[in-house]
Amino acid sequence: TNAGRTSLQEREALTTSPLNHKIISFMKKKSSNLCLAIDYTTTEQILQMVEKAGPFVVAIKVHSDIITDFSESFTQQLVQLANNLEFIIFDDRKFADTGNTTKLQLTGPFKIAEWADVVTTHAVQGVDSIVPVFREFINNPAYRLSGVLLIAQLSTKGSLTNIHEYTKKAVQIADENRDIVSGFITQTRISEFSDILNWTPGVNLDAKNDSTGQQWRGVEQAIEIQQNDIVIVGRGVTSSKEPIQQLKRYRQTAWESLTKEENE
Ligand code: BMP
Repeated sequence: TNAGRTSLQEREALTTSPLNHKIISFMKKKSSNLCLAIDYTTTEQILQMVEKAGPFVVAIKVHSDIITDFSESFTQQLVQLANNLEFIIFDDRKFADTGNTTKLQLTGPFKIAEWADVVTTHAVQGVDSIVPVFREFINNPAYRLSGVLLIAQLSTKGSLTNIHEYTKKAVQIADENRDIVSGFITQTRISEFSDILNWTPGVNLDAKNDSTGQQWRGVEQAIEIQQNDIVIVGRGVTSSKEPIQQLKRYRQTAWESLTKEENE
């Protein structure tokens, strides 16, 4: 059950992150807590999917570094679609280096900070290599970047985030910097602060694993039992022959799970 879940209204009142305000307003307006992971490798395929999927999701997640014909025209079109269809642009870059290198990667050939609303970072490099760097970008209105998601737990089999106190330490970094860390990438709710949103990958309604370490579970497990907020779904939709039909199915299932208690 959803016992103890903080309602979206309460979250909205609690959060100091402008990004989370935007996300929560999209969630309520679109009745969706779904993020679509589009791991296609050409800009044409990606943009075609975004046009169709945009109205049903709160975020579109890409991996800028897998796109073979990445260009500034692509990001301009993506930003225009995000503004029109009201979704968050999420580049899943998973920064994990010194602060200086992260800075160079954010402004490098992909110019990530200019078009992404949110990016992921690992916690392994430590707080001083994460927080000051992202704060500088997020507080600068010249950049679109407005929040960061900290990887607290990975969905993969044998993930080292399960070792010792790793997740606990990651949570501490987030808890103390909630103006910029707007969420976690996690498998299960891990922070006592309910203004931090829990984004969870590893969701598939029809399969349990792939052949390269991914582990999937259903929406009920992810939302109702593990108390996450936003479902990240990839191949469950993008590898389907009827992706938009599947997208609507995930969206409805995930939203029902999230709002079950509020509606009872
Ligand atoms: P899929 O549902 O097709 O497995 O896609 C999941 C997406 O989420 C991928 O883009 C992957 O890079 C990302 N992801 C993940 O699967 N597990 C994690 O722990 C963190 C991720 O970012």
